[in-house]
Amino acid sequence: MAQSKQDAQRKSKASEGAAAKQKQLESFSQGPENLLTTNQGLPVPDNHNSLKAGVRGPTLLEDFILREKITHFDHERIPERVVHARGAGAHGYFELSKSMVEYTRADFLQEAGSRTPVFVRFSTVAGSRGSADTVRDVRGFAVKFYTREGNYDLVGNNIPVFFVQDAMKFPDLVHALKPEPHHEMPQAASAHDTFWDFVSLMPETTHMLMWVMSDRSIPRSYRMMEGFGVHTFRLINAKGDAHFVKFHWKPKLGKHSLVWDEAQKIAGKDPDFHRRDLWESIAQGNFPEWELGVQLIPEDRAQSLGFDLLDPTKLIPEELVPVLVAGKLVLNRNPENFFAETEQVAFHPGHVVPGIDFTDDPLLQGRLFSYTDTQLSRLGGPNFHELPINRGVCPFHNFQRDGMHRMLVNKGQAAYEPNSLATGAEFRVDGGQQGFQSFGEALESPKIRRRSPSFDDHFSQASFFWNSQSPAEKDHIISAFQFELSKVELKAVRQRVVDNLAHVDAKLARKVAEPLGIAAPDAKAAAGRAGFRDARGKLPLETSPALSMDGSAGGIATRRVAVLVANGVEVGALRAIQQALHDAGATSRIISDHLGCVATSSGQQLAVDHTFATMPSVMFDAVLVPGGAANAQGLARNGDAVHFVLEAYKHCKAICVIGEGAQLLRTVGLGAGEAGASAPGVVIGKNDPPARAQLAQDFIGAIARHRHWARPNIEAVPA
Ligand code: HDE
Repeated sequence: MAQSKQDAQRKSKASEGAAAKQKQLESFSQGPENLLTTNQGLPVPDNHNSLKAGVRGPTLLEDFILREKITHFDHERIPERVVHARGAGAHGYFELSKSMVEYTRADFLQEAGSRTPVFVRFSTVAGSRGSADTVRDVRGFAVKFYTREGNYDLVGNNIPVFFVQDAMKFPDLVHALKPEPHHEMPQAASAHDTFWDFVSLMPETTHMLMWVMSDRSIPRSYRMMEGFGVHTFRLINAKGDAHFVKFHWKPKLGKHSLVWDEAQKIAGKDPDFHRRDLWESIAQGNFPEWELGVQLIPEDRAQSLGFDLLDPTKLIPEELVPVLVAGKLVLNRNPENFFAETEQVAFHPGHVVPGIDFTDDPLLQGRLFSYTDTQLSRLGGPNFHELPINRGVCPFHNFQRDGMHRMLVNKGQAAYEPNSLATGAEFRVDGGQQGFQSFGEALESPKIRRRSPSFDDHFSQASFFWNSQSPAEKDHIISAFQFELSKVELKAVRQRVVDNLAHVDAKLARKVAEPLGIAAPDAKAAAGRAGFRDARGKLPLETSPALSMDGSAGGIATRRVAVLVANGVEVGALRAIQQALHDAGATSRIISDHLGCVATSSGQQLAVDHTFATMPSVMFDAVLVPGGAANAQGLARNGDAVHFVLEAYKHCKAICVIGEGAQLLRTVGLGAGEAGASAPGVVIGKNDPPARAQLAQDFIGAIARHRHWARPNIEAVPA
């Protein structure tokens, strides 16, 4: 067969695979209809009036139509997830680019080019369902692969390590993090006494705290964050050989974050910022993409890593064990119904397929119990696997029966195994090589309720992370600790945290402590406290560039540029730059003090997309101020426009001013001769046609850098 024909066949087979879930979901879908019935199918004659004894009389209990409607309404809510309650989901596919046959027998990882349907849910951890998206928090990154051998769930986070080492401490951690029990405050925030009290007494949290205080916990977008499986898992090939594996998701658009002031403002201006971004990108055909990467460690190399692979507070530096790219994840379809899909999807790290197995990581082991258990109360019984979003795309059959909301109508007399009645032939499942085979790990230890001494290294990787950050990232970490601890009322708690930090880095601890009204960090005091361990391991590396986000590439695709206009705007250069931005995949929006149009300098009309009031600078990645003398004067007279530019400057975003637009910079104190004019990421250009192409390129280059941290005078900027 000709190669191209083979390729075409493979592609169509691949997309058939990816469409399997969509086809299944469609069979459960219902579109709008111009017909109203009760749930029993009875046509409803009047949906505005209840049945009464006379038009002004009391409502009759007999009104079963009213009762059915109200009863259903009364029970529309289900318990929110105890953690990760706030989330957003999307459908897509996983396409394998490199066969993993050498390492695993998992069917969906065998044939390069094969596609598997997926549903992905991103989430915050601490907040309730209605909380804001941009709070400082870990993000969940949960992927359900609907494979031909059953569902495989990779239920990870955007941070590669975790707070605690043993499942026994998870409820305590979450109780400490959640709003305090006496007054249920604060919502979706770790900046309060109970969280810091707990973590200060649990030094094993230190590595994770470094990540959570870094910009990783305020991502610019779900599309621009990494994902990690966190625990070490096992891949097992057809011969039964095992490799330890760490899973990674690498975003195509690079890894980027907000700044803290911006994140807080967005939480008020648009609490749906991340879910809106995900939804709109998919709706516009800008499909988010990640590479799936694996770090593979032969079982016999595990001992030589210098730390325990079973300890979920540790990562394997990519420079030590490279990340092998296995395929890509593409999200290309928004859910039809948030509740049916995103709210009812039930992930579970215990949903594995043959060829993927667990390790004895004591945090993972606890998770293997928790997820099904939590669904029982959240989804109301043991049949949640029958909900459309949770169904596998392969057949399933067993002798589990009945229970709340059972949908299957199991036929036949035999609901047990072995049997000879179901099909007439004896049916027995009794060992053998078929089906999922657990890895035959040798276990010979006595039962013991204790932490392994190999988990005692609580600080070396926290220091490693710190050392791997750029100067700007280090500043952000210091500020985040200062912010959080300034909100902690108990001085002793603040003190314990900085004492612990002294074991990460002396300067970090000193800097954090400076504005907190406490004594200088005391490493010795920390070492004297219960629970303190410091069996400091040594990595053969000083730093890992992969742990820094500074300078992460990704281009400007899907970036949003605000164009500030008033009457008299000069649109020649503006149009050229808008076109260049569009060609590079970015979008631009015209912002003014009113909707409708503004008059251009040549007397034409320019349509306005948004007002300053509804779309402030924190909604954008960059700002463009076009030319036109009247435009510049008009903007300079408008406090919102002035604030827009100042805030974008303070948040280190790219700013481009054209011609007279530069006057606005002067008005806000960033003009020629002042620091802002030559600040990194501030692009100043002329109106004339020959300069336009270069101006556009300079601006695009500035946006692609994402943020320009080295700006002078940031602290003095009033925004
Ligand atoms: Fe979870 N976790 N978790 N977790 N987790 C839940 O399951 C739990 C942990 C993660 O979008 C719950 O269905 C325990 C680590 C994500 O639906 C619950 C422990 C990691 C999601 C639960 C952990 C995660 C959850 C709440 C410690 C990163 C959201 C609702 C032993 C690898 C999935 C639910 C979604 C959700 C328990 C620790 C990730 C209560 C007991 C480590 C992404 O079962």
